[in-house]
Amino acid sequence: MTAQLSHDTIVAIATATGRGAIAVVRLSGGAALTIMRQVATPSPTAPRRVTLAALHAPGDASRVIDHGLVTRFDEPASYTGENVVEFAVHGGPLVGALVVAACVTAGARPALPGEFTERAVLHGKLDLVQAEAVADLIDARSRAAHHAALRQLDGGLSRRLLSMRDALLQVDALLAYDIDFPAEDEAPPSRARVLAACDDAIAQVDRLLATLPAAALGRDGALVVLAGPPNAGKSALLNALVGEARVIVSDVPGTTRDAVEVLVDDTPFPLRLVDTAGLRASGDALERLGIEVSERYLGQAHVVLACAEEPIALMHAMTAVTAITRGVVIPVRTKADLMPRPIPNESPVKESAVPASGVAVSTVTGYGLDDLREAIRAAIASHVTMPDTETPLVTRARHESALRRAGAELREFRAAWDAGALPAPVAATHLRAAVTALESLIGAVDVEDVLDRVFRTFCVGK
Ligand SMILES: Nc1nc2c(ncn2[C@@H]2O[C@H](COP(=O)(O)OP(=O)(O)OP(=O)(O)O)[C@@H](O)[C@H]2O)c(=O)[nH]1
Ligand SMILES: [Mg+2]
Repeated sequence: MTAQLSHDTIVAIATATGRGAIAVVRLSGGAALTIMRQVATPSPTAPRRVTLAALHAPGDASRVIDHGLVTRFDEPASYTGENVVEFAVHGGPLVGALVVAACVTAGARPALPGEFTERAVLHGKLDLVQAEAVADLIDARSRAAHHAALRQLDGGLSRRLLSMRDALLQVDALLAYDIDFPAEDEAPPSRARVLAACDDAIAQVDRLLATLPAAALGRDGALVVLAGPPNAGKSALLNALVGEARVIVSDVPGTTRDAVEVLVDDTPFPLRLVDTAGLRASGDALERLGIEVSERYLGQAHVVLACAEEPIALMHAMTAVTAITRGVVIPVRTKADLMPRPIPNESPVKESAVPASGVAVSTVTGYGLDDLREAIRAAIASHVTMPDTETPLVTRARHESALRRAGAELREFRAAWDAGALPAPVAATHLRAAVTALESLIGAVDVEDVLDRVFRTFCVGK
C-alpha cells in the first residue's frame, strides 16, 4: 500500500497554545497562495520576504483579525515541498485560532498532527528517520537528547543506513551473477567476498544496536537514587546536587515520605535524582509505603548513593541497598563539616568506578560535592558503552526492531550461504528481506501504516 499524498491545503497553529508574544499559523498546499490573498492585505508578491499585513475575514479587508507578518515559501523550496504561507500574529488563545478559521473558510482544512512533516517526507524533503528527529528535537529535555536529535536530523543515521543498504544491494548483484551463470565455476561471486560484505553489514547493524543503552540514557536520564537511614542528610544532598531547594530538609527523622524525582541536565547524560524515604523498619503504614516506593526505585537505579553520617550506619546502608539494587552503589559519608577532620576524598578510579572509602560530603560547606558528581559520572560510564562519535545513536523502538530484523535476516543468509545449504536464489531472499527492513526505516518503502504510526504522535502544526 502506498501512502496517499493528500492534495488538500492544510492549516494549523504551529506554536504552543496559551499566552505568548507570537503565534505562528502555517498553511501548506496547492491553494495556499490563493487563500493567503483572501485573508492578508497586502499579501506578499515574492517568496521569502516578510510583509506586514492586515489579516482579515476572507475577501473582506474591513473585518480585521490582527496585523501580522506574512511570509510565503513557494514550492518546492519550503518545509513541506508545497506552497507554504506563515502568518506570525499576536499570541494568546484567540488570534491564531481566528486566522486558522479564516483560512478554513477560504478553503483550507485543519491539519492532522504531524501532517506538515509527513508531507515533507512524501515530497522527499526529509526521510522518516529525520522526521522522527524533528519530533525528538521538540521533545528534547536534555542537552544529550538535543544533541542526538540534531545529529539525526542532519542525516547521520540515514546516511549510515543508506550506505548499508547499498552494500547489501551490491552483494545481491553478486548473487544475481551467480544465479545467472551457475556453471562458471571459476568465477563464483567469490564466496569470500560475499561473506566479508555480509559480516561487515552484520557488524554495522550490531554497532548501531549497541548504541541503544547510551541513547536511552541520553533521552530518559540515568536514575540516581539517594538512600540511607532517616536524617542522614539525603534531602539536603539532593538539593545541593540540584543547586536549589527542591525537597524538604528537617531535623525530624522521617521527613521524606514519598520518592521525589528531579531531572538535572548533566553531561554526557541527564540525571534523574530521586530522594527517598529513610530506610528503616517501621510500624507506620504510610512510612512503610514510602519505603516500598524507595525499594522500587532502588530496583531500577543505575547508581545508588548510600548516605549515612557514621561509618557503621554507612556499612548497614550499603548492605541494605546492595541487596535490593543492581546499580553501582556509592558510599557517601554525609555532614563532613561535623567530622573532626574530613577524610580527603580519593579521585574515583575508573576501573572500579567507586572510591572504596566512599565520598565525604558536606552540604553546609560544599565539601566533596564535585568529587561526588565525578563519582556519579564514572559509575554511569561503567554501566554503558559510550558509542564513538562517528556512530549515530539509535533512538527509537521502531529503529531497533527494524535493525534486529535486518540483523536476523543477514545471519540467516550468512549461515545458508556459508554452508551452501540453500540455492543462491533462496539465500538471496534473506538478503532482500534485510534490505527491505533497512528501507522501511528510512521510509524508502512508504508503507502507510508506518507513516501513520510515526506522524500521529507529532504535535499539530509540525
Ligand atoms: N551540619 C550538617 N548538617 C546537615 C548536612 N546535611 C543535612 N544536614 C542536616 O541534617 C538534618 C536531616 O537532613 P535531611 O536532608 O532532611 O535528612 P534526610 O536523610 O532527608 O532525612 P529523612 O527525610 O527523614 O529520611 C537536617 O537538620 C539538615 O539540616 C550537612 O552536610 N552538614
Ligand atoms: Mg529527606
